[in-house]
Amino acid sequence: MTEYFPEIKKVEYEGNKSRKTLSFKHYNPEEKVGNKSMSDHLRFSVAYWHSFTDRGTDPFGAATIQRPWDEIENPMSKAKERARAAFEFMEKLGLDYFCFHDRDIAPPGDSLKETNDNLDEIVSLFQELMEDKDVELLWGTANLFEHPRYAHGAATSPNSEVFAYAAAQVKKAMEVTKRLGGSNYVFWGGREGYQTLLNTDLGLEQDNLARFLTMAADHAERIGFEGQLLIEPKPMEPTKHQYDFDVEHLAAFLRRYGLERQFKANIEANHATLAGHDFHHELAYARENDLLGSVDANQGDPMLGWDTDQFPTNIYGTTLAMYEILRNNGLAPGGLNFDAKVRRESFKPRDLFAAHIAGIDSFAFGLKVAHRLKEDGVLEEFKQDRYSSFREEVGKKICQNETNFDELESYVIEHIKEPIVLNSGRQEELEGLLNSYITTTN
Ligand code: XUL
Ligand code: CO
Repeated sequence: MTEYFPEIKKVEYEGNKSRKTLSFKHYNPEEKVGNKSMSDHLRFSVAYWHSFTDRGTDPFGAATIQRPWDEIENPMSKAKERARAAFEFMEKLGLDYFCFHDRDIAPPGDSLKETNDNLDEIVSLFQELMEDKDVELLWGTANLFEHPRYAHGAATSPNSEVFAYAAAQVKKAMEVTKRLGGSNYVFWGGREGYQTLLNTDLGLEQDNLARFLTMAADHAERIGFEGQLLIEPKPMEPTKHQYDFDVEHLAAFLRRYGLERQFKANIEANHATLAGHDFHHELAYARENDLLGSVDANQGDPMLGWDTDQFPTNIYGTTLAMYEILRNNGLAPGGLNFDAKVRRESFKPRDLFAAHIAGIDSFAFGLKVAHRLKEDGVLEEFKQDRYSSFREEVGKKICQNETNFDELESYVIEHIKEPIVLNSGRQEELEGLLNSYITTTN
């Protein structure tokens, strides 16, 4: 059998004293953190599109990445070789999951029927490879943004035939996700948004998006798909204003259309920062609203205002992310999907391995720090104390919804002596404390 990455051996855990770049310093899959193994906590997934179909193009330049399968001319043969290489990659890294768009894995044909036949043939190969390499599907999705028919959007296109086509495409993508035992199905907004309100019926487009998602949820039920349905917020790019702007917009949208029980969020770090939030904010907001479903693990560059999809190497960020994930009792059936790509200058296969290793280790390290922080309870203890006035007297009545403005006015007149004594927020002390956890974890 062909070996696609012969220069790379199986990547092993060597501990944090090792200087061997292609080894794990922190990720030791079977090691227990609390009552779960690291691999059960982290549920790492590779993104098929970035790691196996992307070739390093950007608006200014051609492909810089040439993988062994790129030389094959016949599109179906190429898709099969790419799949075999992808599963060798996952096995060598010990990745448990992968994610894909329908069009990443199989080439389109001349009709929807032919396209679906191609997809089915490749999915059969995936079934064999998944079994052979012991890899599972974290989520599947449909690419509703690349083909020119989706120029004005898919579910929010002004053209009803495009809406219908998108529905047919999602129907099939959900069915193959089910066939592959996927744990989740993702809807990222693609081109669901607008470039200018001068030509856009905002109300109809939002209603149509909700109609589309309602039909998708109905279909999932009809075919017996038991995975989570996830919507991935993003504020802009490719459109000026995407409808699923951030988790807060998503929560409002779901409640407005009565979809809050059917959908959760797939939160991407770089989308959070594009929305002017940090990743920590989006995770915390989702957790508080019972919407934290899964994560697209990556990072942006603070100097660049677009979705650079870099591998997550900022351990401060991964620590805070893991803290929220632990507070959520984990992510399962979601996981941590590396929706990240190597820079176009990093075009060697070794770079693809090194990038994943750096991301995996950053999250494994973040998990260890976050676990200690949570076990010691230092932040939660501080918060308990900070809000303690809401557990007694007037605060208790406020929280139990047992008071009103009249009563609060009387309370102020009778009991409150000015100036009201406030406590310090102690932000810098807590930041120092967090740093001390990071610097003492190994
Ligand atoms: C786009 C993005 C997508 C989705 C899947 O910014 O993140 O890759 O994750 O369609
Ligand atoms: Co994503």
